[in-house]
Amino acid sequence: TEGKIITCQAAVAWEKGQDLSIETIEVLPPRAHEVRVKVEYTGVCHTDAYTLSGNDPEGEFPVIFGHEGAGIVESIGEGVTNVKVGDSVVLLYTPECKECKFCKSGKTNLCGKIRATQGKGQMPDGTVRFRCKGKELLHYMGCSSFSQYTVVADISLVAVDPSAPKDRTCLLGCGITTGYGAAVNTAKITPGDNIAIFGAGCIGLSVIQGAVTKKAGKIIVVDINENKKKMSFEFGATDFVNPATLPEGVTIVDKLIEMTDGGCDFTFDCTGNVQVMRNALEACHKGWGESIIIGVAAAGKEISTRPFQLVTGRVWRGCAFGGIKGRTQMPQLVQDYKDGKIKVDEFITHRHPLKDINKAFHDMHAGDCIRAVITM
Ligand code: NAD
Ligand code: AHE
Ligand code: ZN
Repeated sequence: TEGKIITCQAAVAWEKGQDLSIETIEVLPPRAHEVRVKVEYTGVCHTDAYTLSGNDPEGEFPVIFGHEGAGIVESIGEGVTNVKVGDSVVLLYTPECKECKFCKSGKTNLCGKIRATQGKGQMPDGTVRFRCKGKELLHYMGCSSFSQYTVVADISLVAVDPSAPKDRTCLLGCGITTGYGAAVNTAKITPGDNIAIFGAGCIGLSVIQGAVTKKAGKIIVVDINENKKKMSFEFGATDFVNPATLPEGVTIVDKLIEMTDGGCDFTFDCTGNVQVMRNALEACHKGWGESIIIGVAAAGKEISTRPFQLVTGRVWRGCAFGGIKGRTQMPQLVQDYKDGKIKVDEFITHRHPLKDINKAFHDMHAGDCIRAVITM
């Protein structure tokens, strides 16, 4: 099929706030340094819902969402050397070119090579590979995994062990890697550290997993949804606090400081709520506590705190994709999953065929869903 247009099904977001619509679309062949992938499974992340809602300043329509995808290379464009037809791959919304200033810095996993066009929903040459009903559709986060076939830049995917089940490895494309990496890679938790995690969705539960790996001391989960308690403990949390049930006059910050003899060594925002981000910072230990922002806040939202919080040694930082370099580190994460060192299956609470993808968005809002996996 190399060089030919493929006709397939995809979930199209025609406009903000509307259900996705299953359409027959055309997927153009990959150009130079591009790869066309047969997507087999995709997860649905809170960030897909966020951009669909219209709260993402970069969100434009019509578009094909999805950034937690796993599949098989269908064809490659000129000059592609890192993957070949038939390879099993995981899509990478944080690409890795290995040659830009960011990639070479050794200080970040962010890659600058295609960020500008990716943010506009375009391929690196400024055009798109999707058509439907005579209209061009935009790409999303360099992935667009809600289509049975997609085209991505060659730096936006990584070949992985083909024996690893793709209905699980897709979740390494965002949620699981993001939280795990934030704990292990960004925070660099050390044994005995007391930590608090705000928000026990896929991201927060993955932070627990990283904290357990690093032998943290107290692993305190803070969530307003009581249903998250059981799962938090199953993942290895030592405590669960529902801020809504605290006595009158006791704030979540007071409570965490009391539980940890002065404050947490690390806290993680996995909610995207800016007031929660402030609480997470202020629950850090004076002198050294670090708060890591993972949640994505809506357009126009800003964080604030008294600068005194930083003057007295607390640190505010953040990370994308857990600080993980996808092409370099993903194969090892897949191996760790195969070796039973990191949980993936336990995150999957719902499954749907592509035609029912809107159910995955409704599941997310219902509160009992960690990850829904879509069979393409
Ligand atoms: P999710 O909706 O599954 O989980 C969020 C959890 O936060 C829920 O359990 C909810 O009950 C809880 N929560 C909401 N408000 C709260 C509050 N005020 N106090 C305490 N808990 C509260 O979402 P998710 O898929 O786990 O994603 C979490 C956030 O991380 C989202 O904002 C998402 O966009 C972002 N995200 C960021 C990255 C990154 O690379 N930085 C990657 C993936 C997702
Ligand atoms: N477009 C949004 C920003 C969204 C955002 O922060 N995305 C995270 C990944 S969330 C994955 O579920 C990210 O990787 N950010 C780094 C980057 O370069 O986008 C906005 O607010 O403009
Ligand atoms: Zn995501």
